[in-house]
Amino acid sequence: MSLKKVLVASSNPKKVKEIKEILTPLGIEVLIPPKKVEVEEWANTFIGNAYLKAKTYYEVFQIPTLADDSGLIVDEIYPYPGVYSSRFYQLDVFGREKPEPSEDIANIRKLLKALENKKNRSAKFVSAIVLYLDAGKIIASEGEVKGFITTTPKGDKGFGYDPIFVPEGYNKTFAEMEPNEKHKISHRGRALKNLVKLIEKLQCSS
Ligand code: ITT
Repeated sequence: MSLKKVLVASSNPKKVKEIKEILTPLGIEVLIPPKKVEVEEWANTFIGNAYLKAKTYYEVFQIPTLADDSGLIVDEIYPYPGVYSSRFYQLDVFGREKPEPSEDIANIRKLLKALENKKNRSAKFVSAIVLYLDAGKIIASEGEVKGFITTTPKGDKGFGYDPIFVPEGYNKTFAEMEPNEKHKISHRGRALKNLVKLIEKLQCSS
């Protein structure tokens, strides 16, 4: 099996940018879908939703397709934001927020309110990756990074909850790190590097 190009099944440009930055140096070209495809992410696990995204895009474009389903797990309010991370602000639980000035900022505002006066601020980011090669032929990989939630946002790089997440062993948020510094230790960096190892193993055995 030889794999040089993958389509990325995502409509989040910041996530796509990260996947590109991680995979390009590893020799895999990332293709952007020419149009958005609606996917119903009904699974209650990251890997289940990654499978649904990869399969749906594969069925439209018929080329090897990679999807990332990811989110932030916060121990004090488990299972939130979890698999609901991208639309946490809209959920009734902990009170709805308006998506202003952006969805990311509304999610952060809501999480900081939910953790107000809470001592336990431990959290982890999880990324589940599914590479859909052909009907019934998939490779899956997961990565995580542990850390804690700050009390105020810091930094303007990255996306999502990056301004309030400090990884274990560091004293700055993901949003204060250069992209490559984040990718070295991030859930997505770890999951994608592991995926490439699995692809190489398959290439050796075929
Ligand atoms: P696609 O499904 O189209 O890929 P999405 O953003 O909706 O885009 P997910 O359903 O996987 O993707 O939700 C992931 C959410 O988790 C994302 O919107 C962020 O809020 C959060 N998240 C995931 N990875 C993150 C990271 O590296 N930094 C900050 N937040 C992250």
